[in-house]
Amino acid sequence: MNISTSQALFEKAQGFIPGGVNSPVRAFRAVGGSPVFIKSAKGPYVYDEDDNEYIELINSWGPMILGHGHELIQKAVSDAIQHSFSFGAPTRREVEIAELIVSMVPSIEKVRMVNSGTEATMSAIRVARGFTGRDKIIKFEGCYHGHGDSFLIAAGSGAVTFGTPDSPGVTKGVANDTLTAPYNDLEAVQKLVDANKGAIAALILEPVVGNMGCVLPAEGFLEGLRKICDEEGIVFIFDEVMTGFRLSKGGAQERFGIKPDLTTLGKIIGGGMPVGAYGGKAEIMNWVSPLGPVYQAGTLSGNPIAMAAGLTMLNYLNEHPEVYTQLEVSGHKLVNGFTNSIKKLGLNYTINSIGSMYTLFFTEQAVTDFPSAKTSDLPLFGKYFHAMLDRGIYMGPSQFESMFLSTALENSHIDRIIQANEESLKEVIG
Ligand code: HOZ
Repeated sequence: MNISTSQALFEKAQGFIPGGVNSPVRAFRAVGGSPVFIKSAKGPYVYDEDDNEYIELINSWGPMILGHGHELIQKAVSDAIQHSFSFGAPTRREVEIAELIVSMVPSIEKVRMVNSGTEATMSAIRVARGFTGRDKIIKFEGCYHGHGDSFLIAAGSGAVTFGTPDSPGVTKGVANDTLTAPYNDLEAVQKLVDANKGAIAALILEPVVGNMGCVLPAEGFLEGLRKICDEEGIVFIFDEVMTGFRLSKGGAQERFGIKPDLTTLGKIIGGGMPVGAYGGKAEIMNWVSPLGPVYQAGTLSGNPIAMAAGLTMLNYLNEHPEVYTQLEVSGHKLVNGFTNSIKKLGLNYTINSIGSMYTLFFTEQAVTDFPSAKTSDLPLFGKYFHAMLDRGIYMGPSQFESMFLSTALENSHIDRIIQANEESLKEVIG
């Protein structure tokens, strides 16, 4: 495959951008080789600068749940730009999207729009701290909540991919206020809570993890956490940046029937534009400025173009429940196909999946937490990644990421992915 234009761009980029990319995982360092530079995308396909076509399994890390360039969202954006790009003042669509989010996400009574998932998580813990008057938070090893200081402790996604789960630059004071527990380990959480009585403001987790690869909550885990938080007056936060509007129209909380106190959102909520949000119980959200004393602001928050894209996306999802049926069917078909190939080849690798999220882990162990995710054969994953890319399948370039399906994938695309997977596995295991 000719990727010479991408290679030239990457080489040039190294001179001006740290590592040549604006977000680390994109540099392909975990899988080797040179990243492909994307020029355009439509429906289930992305095209690189050398005009190679790939079937999409990243979908911008989640937002493009309807595939690329959906006509309704394109129209909403092009209509909105006729009226300028930013006002720094309230607009009608901000009210409409807030009302819609409250109606779709079971636990959200009030919501504040921001510009990214990172802003959402940073703001959510600040509110939790203001509300409780406490400093410490609990997060889980391998969960990733964006690049806010408090979260770069035992962090997943790019942080673990590049061997820096604890980032330099985070002060000891901040790090001391972040307690970590193994995912799916209720006992460990209870011990942390007992050892820090009255000091924990918030417990934050990905209710289904996407950032150490796809990892599901064990039976009773979310319920157990809810109970601990209730008993100890801890603000329970679901980071639904990945799962929100994806695992159902009300996210993981609707799917699992558990209501957190606060929820953070991103990705799909902007229809591909940079949007995040945090919301939850009114009694907590009423602490946010200007109603309450917890300060959080943003010139571009609620940006009119981004709101037009997000509102159109959410309205569509709200009015088309068949989206979720289709994603479930596609997810099952793909995972069944992968499972059959794995068995046929005499392998015993682990596939974790739920709805339209999945990860094939190159390990024979069940993957239920960060240590088990790390038993994966990373060099083998790198070879597999390139074998898939060579066959026109565009995946996340790290073992520690989830893939995201879109409704633009038809049966024929899924068949092609299954076939590419089988051929790629054959190629890499020799
Ligand atoms: N941290 C993101 C995935 N979990 C990657 C974002 C990107 O590179 O765009």
